[in-house]
Amino acid sequence: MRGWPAFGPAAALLLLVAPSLAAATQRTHVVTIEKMKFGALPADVRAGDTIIWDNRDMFQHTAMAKDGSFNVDLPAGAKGKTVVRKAGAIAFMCKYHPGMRGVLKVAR
Ligand SMILES: [Cu+2]
Repeated sequence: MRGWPAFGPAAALLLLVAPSLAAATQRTHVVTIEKMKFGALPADVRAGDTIIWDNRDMFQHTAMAKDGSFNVDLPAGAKGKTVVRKAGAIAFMCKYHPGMRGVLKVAR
């Protein structure tokens, strides 16, 4: 087909660039909630990433950011999802169980 040779260099360039684009895309992290505690928090969260909150308890929980940047209801045994929109140390807690709290560190 005429015109195909012109795509050669462009395709080669795309192959070089694609891996770095993939590394910059949003990622998903899982935080498990069990026995009335938030589990280990991911250390490599960046703005734009998604957090899946996996409530394995028989109680309802929430993950509520103090600054209001996220607030998700988590019925017993359910998962919920939030997207972290900004960088910083985001303190959060469960609105039903004030002892359940954590600080999510989000890089740019
Ligand atoms: Cu709770």
